Amino acid sequence: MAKIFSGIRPSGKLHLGNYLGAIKNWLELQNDSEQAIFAVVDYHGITTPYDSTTYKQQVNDVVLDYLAAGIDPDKSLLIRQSKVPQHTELAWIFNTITPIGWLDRLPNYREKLDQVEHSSDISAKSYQNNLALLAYPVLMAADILLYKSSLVPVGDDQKQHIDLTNEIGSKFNHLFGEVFPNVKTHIVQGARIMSLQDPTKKMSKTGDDGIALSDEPDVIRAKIKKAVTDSGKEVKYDEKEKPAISNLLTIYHLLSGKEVNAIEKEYGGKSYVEFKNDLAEVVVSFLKPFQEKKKEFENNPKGIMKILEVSEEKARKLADNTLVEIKDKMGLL
Ligand code: AQP
Repeated sequence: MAKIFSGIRPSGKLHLGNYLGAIKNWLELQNDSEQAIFAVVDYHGITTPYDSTTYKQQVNDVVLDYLAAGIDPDKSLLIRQSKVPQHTELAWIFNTITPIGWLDRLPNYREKLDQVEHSSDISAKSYQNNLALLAYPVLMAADILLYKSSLVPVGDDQKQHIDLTNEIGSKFNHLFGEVFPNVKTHIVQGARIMSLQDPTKKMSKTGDDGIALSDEPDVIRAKIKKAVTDSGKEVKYDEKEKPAISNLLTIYHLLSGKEVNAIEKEYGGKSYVEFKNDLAEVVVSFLKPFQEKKKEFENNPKGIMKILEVSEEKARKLADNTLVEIKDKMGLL
């Protein structure tokens, strides 16, 4: 059985991509792991423009999303990254063995840099060329290796960051002695849900009008109605020729459990409009129980705080064990 770690930036409302690419897999894995830790990675969230006056609320909202989606505090630790300071301590240690050339080639870094540079938000200017934007994957390596995690369920956009985690871990092992395991990604279908406005880009919390897990039914219906479609009339899965419809079919399939070819058959001879109307209802009914559960959790802030504090205390202990081992090997004890 593996030790699992994963996290999401509280940079906006969680969307269907975050659920299908990440959280859905966490739910399966938490039942069958030696250790499962799921974090709201709030130190990662401050590497791009954010609003400090609402940030705490945003972090809490992601915690509620995790719980409403089914993260079970009896099986998993649910933590806020900044409450376990060993994450940043290990990141500093990793900074000392990570060449800049490993970081500035990463496509996610280039993308984020571009987003910040072209953002209409004036505060974005102060994020240009910030060290943390470049060093983000080093902190991510620390998040994972701090708990000696060996399996990371993420969407496929994160694969290169996991490769880098392994490069950093092996370099440490080589320089100072064996501490870190090899990390594997757990990537499944749905690992890349695309934007409803532009199927060449992934659905995102920022700069994209994706379907939030907390969207009201009418908002969901309106977003799906507005979603771009491809030329032609046929509801058919073809990533190359019909990227928009293929993305909608993937969402339909993953949320309803129906196979893609069965859905194609069902909509044979029917219009995109009919398909989209039904998809909207599939999404609305899939999210209904999640949204009801979230309301229950919202009414229990004390209980939520207790869950976080118990988890974070346990995480700090696990993290300390690893740091003692690392510091001993590095001559820092
Ligand atoms: N569109 C997506 N399809 C499948 N999986 C996705 N993930 C994100 N978008 C999709 C997965 O969700 C997890 C959390 O990602 P993150 O918030 O830490 O960073 P991100 O990938 O940058 O997510 P966003 O939504 O695009 O946020 P912003 O806009 O803030 O950058 C990861 O496992 C990711 O793979």
